[in-house]
Amino acid sequence: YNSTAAAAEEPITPPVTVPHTQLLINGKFVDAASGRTFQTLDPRTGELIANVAEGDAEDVNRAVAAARKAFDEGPWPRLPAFERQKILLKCADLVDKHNDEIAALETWDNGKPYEQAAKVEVPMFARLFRYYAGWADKIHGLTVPADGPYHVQTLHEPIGVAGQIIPWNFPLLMFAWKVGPALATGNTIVLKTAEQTPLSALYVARLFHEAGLPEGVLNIISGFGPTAGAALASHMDVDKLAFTGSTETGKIVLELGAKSNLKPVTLELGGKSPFIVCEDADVDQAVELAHFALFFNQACACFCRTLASAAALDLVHSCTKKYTTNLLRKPRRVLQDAQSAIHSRPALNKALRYTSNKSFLTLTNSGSANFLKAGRVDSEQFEKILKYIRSGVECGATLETGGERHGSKGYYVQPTVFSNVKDDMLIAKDEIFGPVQSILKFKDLNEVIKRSNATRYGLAAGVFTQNIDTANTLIRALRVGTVWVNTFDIFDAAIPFGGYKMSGHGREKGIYSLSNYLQVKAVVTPLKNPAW
Ligand code: TXE
Repeated sequence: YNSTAAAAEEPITPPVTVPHTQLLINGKFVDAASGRTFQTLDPRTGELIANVAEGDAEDVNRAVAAARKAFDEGPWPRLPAFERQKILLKCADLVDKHNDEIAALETWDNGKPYEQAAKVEVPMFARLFRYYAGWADKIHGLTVPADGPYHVQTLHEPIGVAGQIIPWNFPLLMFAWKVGPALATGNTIVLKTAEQTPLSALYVARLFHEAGLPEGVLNIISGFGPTAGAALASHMDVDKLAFTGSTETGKIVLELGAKSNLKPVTLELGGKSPFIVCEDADVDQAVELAHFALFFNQACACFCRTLASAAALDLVHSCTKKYTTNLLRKPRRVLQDAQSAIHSRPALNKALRYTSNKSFLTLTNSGSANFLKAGRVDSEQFEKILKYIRSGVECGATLETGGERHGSKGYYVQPTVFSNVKDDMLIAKDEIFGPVQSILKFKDLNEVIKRSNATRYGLAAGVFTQNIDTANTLIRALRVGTVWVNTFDIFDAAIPFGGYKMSGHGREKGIYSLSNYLQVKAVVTPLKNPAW
């Protein structure tokens, strides 16, 4: 491990300089009206990355006014659809061109592995914009065969000014899921980024202007939820709101939308997704996927409830234990290096030299899964996860592995697995936005259906079985927005995503996302000569 030691001791150099820290209003970067700024911190070290303009209600007013003008008077909603399509394609091309800078910025601000940002998330961002560009010139109404001598048609029109509020876990992808369909359908936008991760949105929005997006069409406000976010949700001139975040905040923004101008609101909220391993499942594959599904960077669909059939339970336990304890047993040096690699390309290359790709990725992914951004809110979240772990132990669940903070710096928690978990324990009921897996036993299909559905959430489910009848029964019975069968976390641009119950309203991605941003106008004209 000589070269390893050298790599670990090397200072970590910031990957890029921060190009934009101001608000983007009407095509220009400007300071907040109050002149205030807030700090965005490096989650790995807690050190300052940059001071960012702190938008509040007054800045939201300025941004909404710009978006209103761009919608009411500007070219964007009136452009031939083909022209909008060309601009969206150019946006995707510019994102591809700047892939590495964007990935580095995202990594630095969010704490996720560089590889994950550079090879998966930024390319997926470009892919999403190409997908939506493809829709831009295929949106049209219908001719309706009504009773009587009338010509009836529907026009599909943009809804107007869209307010969008996004979280910190996937800053770029949440931007693409919301901005993509809104632009393709001819709307204008005010987007509020999460206070933990303001940087990448400013960078790509600048690229979008280079691509030809007219001023005022896409405005970006950095700032906090109760000030900037609430001002956007309650604004009388915002015609539609889209939100991703916690269920609690989802309730607040829905109420603000209703109490102001009754704007329609789409919500993508929390989950407590069941991962069902039937007795005939390929347990090795199921456990590997369950491991990845949970210990991957915090995703709202994370599978923290593994329901294993009694017949498969022992195997699930032993495989799970093998995966997670392997992680913890790795030499500390390798883990440290993998963590350094999250932020620095030289360290990444060095780490790759002496760890197999797979163990490297597992290490960095597990690291980042627990990586909550330093700061007020996030040290709170870190403590919240540790509190859930303590409650699991106190309630009598068996701690199989993990259970503690990892290291003394940053906000890492060890990958943690509990067995002998009961449905009424908090760790089985609440969404834990951290690497805590609960393994529960079930007897038969009816029981697992009831227990899987006995939650206020309904975001996603994983089903592992080789039996097509079992699969078909579960697919239909589970009250969730997505069922992955013998796979997980497939997030294609064309696949709709959203929740049942308190996991949200509406769908993002795919054809279904377009209707969030469209009004349907019925047009009736009399036919003078009905015989023809
Ligand atoms: O979410 P918030 P947080 C869940 C997850 C996590 C918990 C808290 O369980 O532990 O939420 O995370 C803005 N009016 N998810 O605190 O507060 C805020 O500024 C208007 C699941 O980050 O919901 C940010 O931009 N806006 C989830 C956004 O809402 C407000 C992803 C999300 O913040 C606001 C993230 C207000 N009063 C967290 N208060 C998923 N579904 O993927 C806050 N905001």
